[in-house]
Amino acid sequence: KQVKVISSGGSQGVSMPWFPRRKYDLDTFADKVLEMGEELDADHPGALDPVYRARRAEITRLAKTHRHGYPIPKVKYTEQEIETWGTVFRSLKKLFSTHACREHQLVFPLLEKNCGYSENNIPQLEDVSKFLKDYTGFTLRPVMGLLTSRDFLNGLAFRVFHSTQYIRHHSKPHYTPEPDVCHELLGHVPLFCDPDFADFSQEIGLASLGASDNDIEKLSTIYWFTVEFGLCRQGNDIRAYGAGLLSSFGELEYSLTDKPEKRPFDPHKTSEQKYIVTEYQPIYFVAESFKDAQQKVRDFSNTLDRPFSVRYNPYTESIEVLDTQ
Ligand code: NLE
Ligand code: FE2
Repeated sequence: KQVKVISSGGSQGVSMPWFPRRKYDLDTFADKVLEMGEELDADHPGALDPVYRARRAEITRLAKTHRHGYPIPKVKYTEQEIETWGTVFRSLKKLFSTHACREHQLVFPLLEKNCGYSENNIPQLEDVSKFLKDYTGFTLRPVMGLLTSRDFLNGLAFRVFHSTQYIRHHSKPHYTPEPDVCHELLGHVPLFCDPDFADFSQEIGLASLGASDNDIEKLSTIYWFTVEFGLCRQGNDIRAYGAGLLSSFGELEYSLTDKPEKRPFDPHKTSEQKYIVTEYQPIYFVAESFKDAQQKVRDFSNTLDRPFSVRYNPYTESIEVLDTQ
């Protein structure tokens, strides 16, 4: 197949949906959040707590004004916030040795040593982002709350992971339906330290650039059942690598029991699976390895209807669009 670079940086020529071409284009997502950003959903445990709401607003303001190239502002967490983190940290740490995948276990002590991971301290996104950058080139960007699936996945194409900086409500430490700093730091970050996992995640991101709405739906379903709720085979065992599991004491334990159904990861089937976001998952998908999952997602992306393909240029931190017609 002949491959020709048809544009890099600009948007001249072929017509395609807008997508970020340069890392700093992600700045345009800073104030585009879905529900639970500034306004909390009525059934959120913190919705009726005015002190919690005010505190969230204070922290999310930092994300709103953050721009590419600047350090992520540090948050001085309150005693109550550190206590909530401590409860989550202690209970999860006990489960990691039997429930977390090998990659997570390998890097966790390094995060404790280098990034201030401990039960008495909530690590700062800036410190963690620097550490990640050295490891796999991934970086964190603070975000006010949920982005659209398109925007969120587009970020992964640049090895940028949008992270919340506020913490869950203290009344429900073991499960929350939305991301929070426990979820990002204990669930996602350790996995982004793994090169194969980093490549796998970027692969989903690249496939999402300029994709149709229908394909975005499929890719975000794949993201959901892998990066968020994935299980993987490890020798004779099954372990968790999905961040939504690794940050929830309740669901991590449940996921490896025989209550939920477990199916092999296959992007064609996985991408069609419906899911709920507010309760433990009834079905999980099991990957053979991150390399295998990446290859499968790459093959799957080639079947999506996009008249061009893309490549990330790490030197210029920009996307090159390739004509594959
Ligand atoms: N349920 C997860 C937790 O309690 O940490 C968060 C999931 C975010 C998608
Ligand atoms: Fe997440």
